[in-house]
Formats: sequence, C-alpha cells, structure tokens
Amino acid sequence: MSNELAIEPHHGHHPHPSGIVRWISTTNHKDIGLMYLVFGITMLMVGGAMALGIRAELFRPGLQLMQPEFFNQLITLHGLIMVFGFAMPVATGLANYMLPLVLGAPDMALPRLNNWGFWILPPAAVMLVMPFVMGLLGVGPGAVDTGWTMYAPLSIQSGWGMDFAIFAVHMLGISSILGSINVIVTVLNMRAPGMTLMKMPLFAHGFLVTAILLITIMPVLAGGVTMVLLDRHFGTHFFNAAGGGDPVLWQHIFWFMGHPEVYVLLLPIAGAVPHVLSAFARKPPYGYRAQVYAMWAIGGLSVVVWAHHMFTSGMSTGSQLYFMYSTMAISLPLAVLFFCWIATLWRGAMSFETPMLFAIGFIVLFGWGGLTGLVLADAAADPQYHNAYFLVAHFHYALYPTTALGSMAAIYYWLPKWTGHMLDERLGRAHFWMALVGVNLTFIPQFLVGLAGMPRRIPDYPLVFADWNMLSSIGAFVLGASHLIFIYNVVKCVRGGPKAASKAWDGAQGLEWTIPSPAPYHSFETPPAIEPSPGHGLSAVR
Ligand code: CU1
Repeated sequence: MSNELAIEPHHGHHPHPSGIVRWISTTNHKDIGLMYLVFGITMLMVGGAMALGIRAELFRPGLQLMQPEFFNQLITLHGLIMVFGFAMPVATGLANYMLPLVLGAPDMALPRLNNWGFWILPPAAVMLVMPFVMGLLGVGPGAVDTGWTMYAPLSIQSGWGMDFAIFAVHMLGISSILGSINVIVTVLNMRAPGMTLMKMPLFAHGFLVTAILLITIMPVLAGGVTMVLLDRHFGTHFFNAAGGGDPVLWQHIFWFMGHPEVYVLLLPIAGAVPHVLSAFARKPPYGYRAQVYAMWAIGGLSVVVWAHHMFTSGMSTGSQLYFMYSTMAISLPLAVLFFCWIATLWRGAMSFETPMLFAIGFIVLFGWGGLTGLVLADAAADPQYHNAYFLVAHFHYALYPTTALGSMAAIYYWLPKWTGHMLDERLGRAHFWMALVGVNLTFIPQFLVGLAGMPRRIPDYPLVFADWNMLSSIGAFVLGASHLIFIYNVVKCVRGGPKAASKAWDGAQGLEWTIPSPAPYHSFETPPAIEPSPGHGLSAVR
C-alpha cells in the first residue's frame, strides 16, 4: 500500500491557528524545524556581518575603523554567534524537519518541549547581542570581549556584557539540552516498525550521537559559567589566582565542552552527507555499519581529548603525550568516514547537481581542516602554532565546510521536499563556486601569515603581513556575498519553480521520498509498512 493514501492533513484536529499565534504556539515538527532554520540563517548573517567588520579592519595594517576594545567584542560575538546561534540551530532545524520524515514518524516525540526549546533561543540571542548594540549607542561597556573561550581571569574582570553572555549561555544550553532529549526519545521510540537501530538512516545516527554528546557537555559549560558568575559577584575564587583559585581550571572546563562541540557540529553533517552522496552517485551509502561505528567512536573519543587546546598552559609531559595520542586517534574513525564517503562515489553514476557540489566541497575542504588539525595536535609542534593565525585558518577549514557547506548541501537536497519546488540550479552553482573561491581566498592566506608568526585576535599587524591580509579580506567579502545568493535562491524556491515530484532526485532513497512534495503537515499518521533495505539504512515502503 502506498503511504500517500494514509495521509490526509487536518482530519480529526481543531483548525490550526494562523498568523503569529501559529508560530508561537506550534508543536509541529516542520514549523519548529523551519523556525530553527530561519533563526540559524539569520544569525549566520549577523555573525557574518561581524566577521566582515573584523576583515574590514584587517584589510590594511594600522587601526582604520575601530578601537581594539570594539574589535575584541566583534571576535567574541562572531565566535559565540556562529557556534551557538547559527551552526547548532541550523542542525537542530534539520533534525526537527527531517527526523520524523526519515524515520517514518508522525512528529517528534515531545512536541511541547520542542516548542519551548526553540522559543528560548531568540531571547538568548537578544541577551547576547544587546550589550553590543547598547555599546554602539554609547551606553555601557559593550558586549563580552574575552574571545568565545571566555578565559579567566579576563572573564572575571570584563564589563557587564559578560554577565549577559553568561545568562545567554545558560539559556542556549537549556535549549540544546531540551532539543537533544527530544532527538534521543524520537530516535529510540518513533522509528517505523521493523526499522531497527542498525537499519535506520545514517542521518538519524549522526543526530543520536550528537544529542548524547550535547547532554554530556552542555551542563558542564553551564556549571563553568555559573562559577565565573560567582567569581564576579559573589566573592568566590574558583578561577582567581589572587584568591587561591586556578585560571587553568576554567580552560579544562571550557574545553571539556569546546572540543566535543566540534563533533556536535560535524556529526549531524556526517550523517546527512551520505544521503546526498548516495542520491547523486545512485548507489547506497558504502560501509553503512563502518560509518555508524565510526560516528560512535568519534563521539566517544571526543570527550577525552580536550586538553590539546592547552599544550602551552604548562602541563606535564605525560599529560601532553596522552592528549596528543588520544587526539590523533580520532583521525582513525574520521578516516573511516572519509573512505566510506569516497567509496560511495566510486564507480557511481554521478551527476553534479547543487547539493552534490556542496557535499563534495564539504569533503575536500573538511579534509584540509582535519589534516591541519593533526599538525596542531602534535604537542611538540603546537607552541609554534598556538594563538597564531594558523590555528584560525585550521578551525575555519574544519567549521565552515561542516556548518555552512555541509548544512547547505542538506538544505538544497531536501528543499524540494519542503517547498514542493525544484531549486534554480544555475543560482545554486553560482553560490557554490563563489563560496568555494571565497572560503579558500579567505583562509589560505591565514595559514601563511600564521606560519610566519602573525598572532590571532589583534586589530593591527606589522606591514610584512599586509598583502596576505588584504587577499584574505577580499575573500571574506566574496564569501559573504555568496550567502546572499543562497538566501535569494531559497526564497525563490519557496515562492515557485518547477514542480518537484515525490521523489525529487532520481537516485534519492529513503522514506522521506515516498510522501508528496511538499511534505504534508503531518508526515506519517499511520506508520509506513517498510521494506528495511539490507544494510544501508535507506528503507523503502513495501
Ligand atoms: Cu579540540
């Protein structure tokens, strides 16, 4: 029986509220997923504008546009906004929209909690950015200016923008813990009958590991920033050396969250990309089991390697060796994922539509991020790179391909399912090539100036670094402009375009392609009778 017969939106329900009330009160996974995506992309624009402010100041040596205090606020907010405001909400939006669709479920397991989890986000973002806006208007000391790592003792001495950041981190943490609980409960309880854990799509595995990681690390960060708050206002000395505290303790707490956070950003994409590769190579994902085990291994290892960020903080040789080797060990499961992705393409009947371009772009550029990370993980070499622009280039090569190219691959891939329209391929290609040129032009020069010794987090630099910095700034503006094409293309696809079939892409497999495009308000009111496909996680309807 085809599923489409079982779906008839609205039957047996009260009429849905419309207008703003609909969005505030909605418990529908698609509405909430959409709000997460819109919120995340909005924050990408805000954080991106701040990055362009940074690059504009660094276009030439000397201070042109801003004072160092303001520059510090920009780098801090750029980091916090991109990680907590853009990357995580976009991933949560994908989870909300797509998990019920790929699992054959009617909705997420905990819809009211889902609503609450989203609506904590906008006030948190306002709280983070408000001191910045007030500072611009000449009121107060401005936003948090410690760098996104919020290192003590700076975070204890900084102005009240820091207190706002602490409360914002609390709220962001609550939001992602609620979202994670929902993902775990949904994946464990809402799968279509017959879809065992080892037959569910890789997309769901990626989010399951991510959600467990988030529940492990976010409370630790919340506890850490609470200790900073106590140090600032309530006379404790957790991180204050003058009172017998230890600033390095903060670094341990922060990076216990901060390192797994990288994999929180990677694993949802590592789960989504195989769907795209397999659709456009017209082959099932290669090495399904290996990919699942690799994702779990990455998740497990990611919580025991954090102090590789702290090699220069004065740690014993034994600890350095441990954190060096454990960090390098992560490259093994990561290499398994890479080989599986490449093997999925191997001898496939490939075509290069926009989502495929972004998926391949993600693999190649993220490979660069990973390889340069190995250099930094070497405890003996790290002092050369620590706090230099090499590091900045490395983590942007790790994070931009993942959070932007990877999530855009997923968004372009599922956009026909969301809107019922095919996207404009020409614009999609233009977006891809412009982003590809932009990201490389921005960050390759940063590797070079970093190796030559340019430190990070400075608004001014010696003349000798001028040419590379100018190129990097030009690249950043190209990259920024490419995002405008993205937004225009998505809006265009929402408003119209060639009609998308239920199965929008030839080679696409999985339950989400068995229901109409656009997907109806309630996805699978009757659990689909599935034909669990042997060993590659993309079930078909019987
Ligand atoms: Cu790390």
